[in-house]
Amino acid sequence: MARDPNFSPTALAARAAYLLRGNDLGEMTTAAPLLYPHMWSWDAAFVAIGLAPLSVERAVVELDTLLSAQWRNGMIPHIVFANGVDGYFPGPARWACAALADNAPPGRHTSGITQPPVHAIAVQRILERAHSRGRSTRAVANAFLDRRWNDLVRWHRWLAEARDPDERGRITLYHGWESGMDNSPRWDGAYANVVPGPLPAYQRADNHIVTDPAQRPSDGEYDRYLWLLEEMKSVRYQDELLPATMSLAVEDVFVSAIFSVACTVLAEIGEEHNRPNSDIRDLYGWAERFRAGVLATTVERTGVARDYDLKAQRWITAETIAQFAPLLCGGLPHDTERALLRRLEGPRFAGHPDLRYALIPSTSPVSREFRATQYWRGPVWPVMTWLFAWAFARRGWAERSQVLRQEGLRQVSEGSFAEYYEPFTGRPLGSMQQSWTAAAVLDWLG
Ligand code: 9WN
Repeated sequence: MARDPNFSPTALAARAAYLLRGNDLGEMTTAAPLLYPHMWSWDAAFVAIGLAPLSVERAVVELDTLLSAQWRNGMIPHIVFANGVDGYFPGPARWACAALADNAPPGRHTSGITQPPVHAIAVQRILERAHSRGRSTRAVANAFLDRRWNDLVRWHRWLAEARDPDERGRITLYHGWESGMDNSPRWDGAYANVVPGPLPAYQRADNHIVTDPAQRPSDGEYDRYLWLLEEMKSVRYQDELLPATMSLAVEDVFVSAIFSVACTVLAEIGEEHNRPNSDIRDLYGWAERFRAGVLATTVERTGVARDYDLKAQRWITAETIAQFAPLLCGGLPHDTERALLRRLEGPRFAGHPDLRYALIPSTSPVSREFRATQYWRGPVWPVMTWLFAWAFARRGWAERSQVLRQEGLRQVSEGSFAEYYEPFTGRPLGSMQQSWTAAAVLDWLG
């Protein structure tokens, strides 16, 4: 059982700040001290959001470090490895990007895949925080934007072009890790078609840290994760060769919705800061294309969004948090949107009567695939609570946003800043001292 909430907001914020300080290697914050001792792409964006109320300057450093590892084609890689740090598998040697990929950045070891594009949201939060500070802090934030605007647009352009070449308005992923929701039941069908060939020997590191196998992906899943790496390596990570090479290819509706709203956010920033009209036009164009792409996946009556398995050519119907993608980017007809909100708040998700907190589980507790402790198959992830709370506030649903914030804070007030939580008991699971969980708290309380 979870302990009763025992930290006041002030104490909780202080602990969160202390945690981020502890995970800080100087220019990057590790995603977690033991399980993830490097920088992850979407974690870094959320970490920057949490750092901003403490120090805009340090938040900017976080994004600068991430962007310094951007690939030549514009991709932000999903991991930037800390120099000289071991302890995560697959590490730089297994990815072999420096040796194989012409697009890999000089001077930094990275992985060869990407992650959800939440970075524009972080940039906006940093600018907002800087706005209420003194002149020198505002200057730091503005200088960051000057320095990195082109890189941010290049990142979005790569997603729009390399990952949606046919302009369907949906981002294609070639690895479940790219979704950030690694073992979500969303990908079970697609992974069933990944048949691992002879794999170079390997040893997992994660299950030495989280030792309960019911909280992490299985060995069979890991074989498939690693086989996809070998497929990418066989074509030296070349964007144009992936479609014909990879045995997994899915259109991710959740990433597409994030991309749509992130394009709008970046366009708004651009307008406010007098960036080139052509960039702003492109960004609004992509926002619109991907919103339409997300809406085209929805079930008419319920508004539920679906991923698409490009290999098997079928819709993916798993009942997960990704079904709510249209609430992030907007665009559903009013009545359908209400229906989708009712679903989110009803017994299939956050309103399930046995939940400890009224929060959105990663997979519906009434679905066959639900596992209460297993990673993206059921637990509540505080960072997802943050994302929905942010999106709801942006959509003008202040009360809904407040409920998520309050329940999210209640959940983490036991103080371990876990990666994810058991939905019925509130037990902290996975990695403890997870940076993005602390970051969510700092933004909520900052
Ligand atoms: C693989 C770092 C990352 C998150 C992902 C989460 C998990 C990695 C892993 O940890 O994935 O990228 O080894 O399990 O699923 O969303 O970015 O926190």
